[in-house]
Formats: sequence, C-alpha cells, structure tokens
Amino acid sequence: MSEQPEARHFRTLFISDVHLGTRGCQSELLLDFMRYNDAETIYLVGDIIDGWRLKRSWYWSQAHNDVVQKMLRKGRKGARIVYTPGNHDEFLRSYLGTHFGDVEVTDTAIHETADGRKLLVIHGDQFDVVVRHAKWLALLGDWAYVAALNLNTVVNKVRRWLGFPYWSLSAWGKLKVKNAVNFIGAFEQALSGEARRVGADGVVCGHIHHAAVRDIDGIAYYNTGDWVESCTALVEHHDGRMEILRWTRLSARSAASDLAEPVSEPAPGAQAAA
Ligand SMILES: [Mn+2]
Repeated sequence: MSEQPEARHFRTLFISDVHLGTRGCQSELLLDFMRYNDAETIYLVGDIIDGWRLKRSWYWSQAHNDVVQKMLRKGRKGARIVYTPGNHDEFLRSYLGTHFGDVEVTDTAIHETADGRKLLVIHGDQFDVVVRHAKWLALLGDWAYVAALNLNTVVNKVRRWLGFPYWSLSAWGKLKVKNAVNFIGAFEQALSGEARRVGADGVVCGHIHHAAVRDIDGIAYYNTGDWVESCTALVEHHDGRMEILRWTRLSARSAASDLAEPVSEPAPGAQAAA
C-alpha cells in the first residue's frame, strides 16, 4: 500500500476545509484522494481540524485518524507541508512560525509557482467583516478596511471567549444576500484585493466551500473548495498549470486517472460551516 504505482504526482497540492472532528467530514474520500495524489509541497489552507466543534461534540473516527497519519507520513517521506490555519482551527494561530514535526504553521504564505508567479496562500476568514460590509467600506476607504480587518479578529476572539460558535460567513451570506453570487463575488474581490496589496500575482484560499479558478482584474483567484460536500482540491502541475480536482467516489478498482474530474466552474453552493 505504501508505493502506489498509479499515484499522480503534482508539484503542489492545496487542501482546505476538511473539518476533521465533525461528522460532515468526508474523511474516507480524502484518504482515498491522498493515496492516489502526491506532491512536493502540500498546503493545508485552513479549517483542516474543526476546533470549535471539538469542544462540544467531539467526533473522531478511525478514518479521521488515518487522514492525519497519512498526511504526517507524506511529510516524513519528504513532502513540504505548510499549514495556514483558518477560523475553525484557529487554536493553531497561537503557534504561528513553529513546526509540528514536519508541518510548518504560518498565518499566510507566498507560494511561487513553476512558471514564476507569486501566490498568496491564506484561509480567508480574515476578511469576513470586509465581505459583510463591502459596500460601506468601499465608500469609506483604506482606514475603514484596516479597521474592519482588526474588528474581525477581535469580534471572533470575544465570541470564542464567551463560548459562542464562530459566526459563519457563508450561512450569513445565504441568509442575507438574495443572490449568493453577490456574496461569493464580494469574497473573491476581498481576497484578490489582498493579493494585489501584498504584491502577489494571485491568491489561494478556502473558507467559503466553493471551489473556483478565476481571473479577477488580472489577479488569479483560486479557491480549493472543501471536503465536506464538494470534495475538491487544487493542484499545481509541474509546469505551473493549476487545476481543481473533484474526488467524488472511492477508487477501489478504478484507475486514478478516471477518478479525478477536472472542474472549471462548479455549481454554486457555498456551504455552511465556513
Ligand atoms: Mn473557514
């Protein structure tokens, strides 16, 4: 089982929103995906472990354990693993700049693609308040934008301290915004704007559980999707080409190449628990 001859090898693999520790996590499918897909560098783009839920109803099956073991094993075998925490695993934000075994924990990262582009890697929850108040902030300017970003952090710290669950951006988006496209659009604008601000050519993020590859005003926007419903990952090929793979069923007797369905524009459906 260790050496899968049919496994595909990529330059980089980006995975987010796995939500290990919850019943919704599609750990069997992810495990299967990890068996058949390898990479030199693996970015865990946040919400890998669901630390908010963890406090209340802890759900941890053998498959959840296997996912962690499999990931650590890839690290031992030489893959570079970079973990940029999200809101559900923000307990890891206390350990930024440190290593857990072979796993490097950092708030954001800059990934350089094979074709020389710089991509900002970030979960995306940092922009919840900005997305929520996108219209106002656009009118108020830079100072309001920075204030909103800070407010986002403070509000969620207080909520956590009081024992409230994380305020869910995507649930709010579904509830308040008539057209879900508006909400997704605001998120994409905020994230691509941040990439531009830090001088990157693009951004890789997660959080809204909506896989996408898009160009937004000259900035490449990549969203990895999730492993709760859509079961998607973003891969970088050895020539720098990026692609979203959707792992919809267990491989069992199928060839790996038949399983991965390239996804260009998945159906709208930003899901809960972002
Ligand atoms: Mn999130």
